[in-house]
Amino acid sequence: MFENNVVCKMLGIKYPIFQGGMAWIGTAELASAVSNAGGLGLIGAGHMPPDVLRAEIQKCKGWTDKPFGVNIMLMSPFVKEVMQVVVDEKVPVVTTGAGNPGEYVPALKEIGSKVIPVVASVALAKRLVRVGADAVIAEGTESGGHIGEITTMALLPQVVDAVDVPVIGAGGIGDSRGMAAAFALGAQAVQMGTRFVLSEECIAHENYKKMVLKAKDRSTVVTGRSLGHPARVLANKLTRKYEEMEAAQASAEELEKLGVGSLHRATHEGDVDNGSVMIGEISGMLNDIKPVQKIIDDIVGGLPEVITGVQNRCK
Ligand code: TUI
Repeated sequence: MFENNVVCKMLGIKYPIFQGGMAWIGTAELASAVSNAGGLGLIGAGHMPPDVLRAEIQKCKGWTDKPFGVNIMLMSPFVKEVMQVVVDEKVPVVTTGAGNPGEYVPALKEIGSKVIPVVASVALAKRLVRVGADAVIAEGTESGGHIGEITTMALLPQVVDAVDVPVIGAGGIGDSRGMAAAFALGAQAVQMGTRFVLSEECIAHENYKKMVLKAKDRSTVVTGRSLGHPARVLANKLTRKYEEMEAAQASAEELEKLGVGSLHRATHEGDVDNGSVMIGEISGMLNDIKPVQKIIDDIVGGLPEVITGVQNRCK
């Protein structure tokens, strides 16, 4: 399977499955496990200082001889420095999120990295392909963390129609059905974050994983719309406080303050009441923690049955 898949050929990977970047929990442990299992693991740089990212990249190089990537969060205060680190370390694949990476594309291409930005609109996809993006990840609003406004179902085929590079579908994909659906919409690969949070190799605190396991279809909410950077998280004490303050017309500064350090509080300290439990809408469907290799093997192994089911229902 996937011998002719253009994304597999472009990146030298076995399966067209990317792991979402994920600040704080997209560590070398998870990234190397996904790459070793045949997918594309990604270190989520998030707000990492450059020296911490360099150490993570070196760990990942030690733990896998397969291609892996770094996801750079463009709202990071260290964005210029971390870009320099991925250039110095010659990281083979760079994905970006939460902004327009246009100015960095030439330097990354110069060292031979594949540049694959996350986009949440057709306009940005077209602009980035014009400046040299090798592929784009069309990420729907079903995703966890920082999100755009359009669903995967609507965004993905519109991006596929608009650009002449491979498109990776993301947002709301967590099993073989989701992967087949993304391929039906024209994707050449998929990216999953939430599914890999519920893996044995993900270092997220057990309280975080337990809360994700308990999530139902309507358990997530979106905060931060009024600040211009919406993020999908599980509803908890923090989001209720946030909503109260928003209703009381708190200043942007006060709202921002509530978010500072909140992701680390949930992922590492295990405070899932007062921390940000970023996760996608697909969490309602997931009810097990598995090794990364099994997650990937189950999804790939389940594809033929899904595809046959589709064919049968179209007869
Ligand atoms: O980046 C993500 N998801 C993330 S980043 C993150 S870390 C964070 N921590 C605190 C506050 C905010 C973020 C958590 N989750 N996904 C990729 C993504 N990019 N989703 C949506 C976008 C996006 C949105 C608008 C990309 C570009 C864009 O347009 C920018 C422009 O200039 O047109």
